[in-house]
Amino acid sequence: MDGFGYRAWLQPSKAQLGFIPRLKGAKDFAWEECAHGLEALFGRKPTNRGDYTITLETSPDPAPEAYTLRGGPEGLTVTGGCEKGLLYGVYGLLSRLCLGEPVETMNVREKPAVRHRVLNHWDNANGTVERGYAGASLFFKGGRIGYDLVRLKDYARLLASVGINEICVNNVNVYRDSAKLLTDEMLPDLARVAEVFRPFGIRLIIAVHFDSPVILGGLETADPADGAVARFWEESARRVYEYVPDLAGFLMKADSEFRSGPAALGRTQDEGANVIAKALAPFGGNIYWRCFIYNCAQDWRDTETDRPKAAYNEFHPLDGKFDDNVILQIKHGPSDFQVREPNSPLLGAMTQTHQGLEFQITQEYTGQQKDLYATAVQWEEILDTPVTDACMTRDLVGHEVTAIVAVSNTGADANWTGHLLAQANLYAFGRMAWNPAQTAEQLTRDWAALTFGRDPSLVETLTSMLLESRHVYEKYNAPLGLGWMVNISHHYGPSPEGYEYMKWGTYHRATHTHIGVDRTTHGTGYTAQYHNYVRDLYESKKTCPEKLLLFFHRLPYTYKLKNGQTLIQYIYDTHFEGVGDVKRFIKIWESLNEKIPQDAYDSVREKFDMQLANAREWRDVINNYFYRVTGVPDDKGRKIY
Ligand code: GCV
Repeated sequence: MDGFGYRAWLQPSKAQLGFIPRLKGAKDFAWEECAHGLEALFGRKPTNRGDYTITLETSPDPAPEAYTLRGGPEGLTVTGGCEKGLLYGVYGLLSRLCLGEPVETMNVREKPAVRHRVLNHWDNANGTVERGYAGASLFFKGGRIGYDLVRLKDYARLLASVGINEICVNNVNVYRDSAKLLTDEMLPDLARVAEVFRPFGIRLIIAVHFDSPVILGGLETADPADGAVARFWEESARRVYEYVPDLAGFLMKADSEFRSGPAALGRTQDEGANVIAKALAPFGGNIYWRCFIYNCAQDWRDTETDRPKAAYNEFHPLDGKFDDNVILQIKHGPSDFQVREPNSPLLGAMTQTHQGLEFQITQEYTGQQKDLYATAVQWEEILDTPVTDACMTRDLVGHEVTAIVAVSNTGADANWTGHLLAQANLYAFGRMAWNPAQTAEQLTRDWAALTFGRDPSLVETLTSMLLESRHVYEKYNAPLGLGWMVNISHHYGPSPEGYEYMKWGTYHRATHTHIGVDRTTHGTGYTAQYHNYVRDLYESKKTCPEKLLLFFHRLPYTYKLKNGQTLIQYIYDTHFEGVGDVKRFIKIWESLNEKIPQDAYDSVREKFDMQLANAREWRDVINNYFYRVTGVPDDKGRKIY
């Protein structure tokens, strides 16, 4: 494939290997990947005449995906807890070599923090990708499974190299065509996709339609309490596992955004999930059941209903009622992947239920792969958020949180992610899901070095720009956790009242004096869904993190922030600053011109032009809106249209 971006972080290394490799071990897939990697990354085909021996072996380990790398003067041994662990060990070794770690002193043990490290593709059977900003689907074409085999294999390698071990191939919004993934019509093709991913240790998931028993089974109802419905799911599971014996399971979006589900039939979410869980259990499959449930037909005049409360209200009372192979998939925030929102109060609130923490790599609300936005910075903040006085969100990982999931940002674009630098987000997701203790800074640094080479000033410059990018984007977006001031439907660019009079439960309720929703116990009561410690933190304006002030509180524009600035002036200042920061990013990128391959340089330079136009639009629309609403002038006298 052409173009620098195609190889992503598996670029040929600019560093020399420093030895001639000899490879020992069973000639299995890990061996092939090691040989392939040594040649592709360093131009060194292993040979029997080599002067440094890399031994590949497996040795049973309680954590089968774990691996060790033990180097010495004569050779290095990669030991995997099983074949999959060995493969991870090979990728671990190759990336360390690219990062310049001396092989003789390598002494590493790695094991993943969670069992399920999952990508969700929102790909439709017609080949489009919902919220996709990197071209067409990698899996579907014209209503059927359709792919480029070479590309798919390269994609599998990219994902496996950062530890991703499950992928859902189709959109959670399942339409009639992709519902057929449960049938003989599509399963033979799905089986072939599974064959591509299997050697890389990646199992497939399919998103299923709640009404499948009706749509595909010809039944009159999808009621989970109906015996015929249970039989339908059993038969479907049996059929699917005949074709794909190692399927990781099903994914379900039910009772959400006009999709059918158990609630619509007077049943509870556990009844809906368990009937499918029971069908999958004999085959070792899981059902990922999404918690993204809220009233999407709200009257904007209704101030009692508060969308962020919905998921907790629906699921928290059901803790302990889900079968063991149900994983509740919880979006990290209670709204919907906004640039700033608190963590979902469901996270850590259900001690008897497996939970999956859902992130979004695709930049739906965060710049759509036109604007630079390092998602890892946001994830780090999310993981560092307290659940109680003694527990952070990251402490849940590996306990209640048994899956880390993200909506993919990939597609058929030559560089996979549209914006070349958005590759950093896919890379960081895999590595962070493997080990949530790794910092955004380290991951970004590694990604920059693996992608562009180890020139220290290049790596430093790129890393600091990426780490700053989330905050820059936030500056010109909706202020202080307000969210939603975005153009409706496509979600790019500003529209301060775009969602204000809609049915989606997304209101800021600005008047000429105040803005925001009071979500404290004196208001909608949302804060009461948190553990007392966290509730108290958010309840008071004094202790609420300032970045979330307008998520939790209704405030006058004259409200003074900790630095003495008024709320309105903060809005003006940050929006002017955001545009200035993007201009600075452009200068920084231009300073790297000589060090970046031309096609890569040009493609990112183009994206920056789009980002600058977007930042200006946000600045002028948002500042103008607030000026018109409040009549308060900017105290620095800058131009507000
Ligand atoms: C797949 C948001 C997005 C939808 C998405 C939904 C979800 O509402 O805008 O495109 O649908 O989240 O996560 O299910």
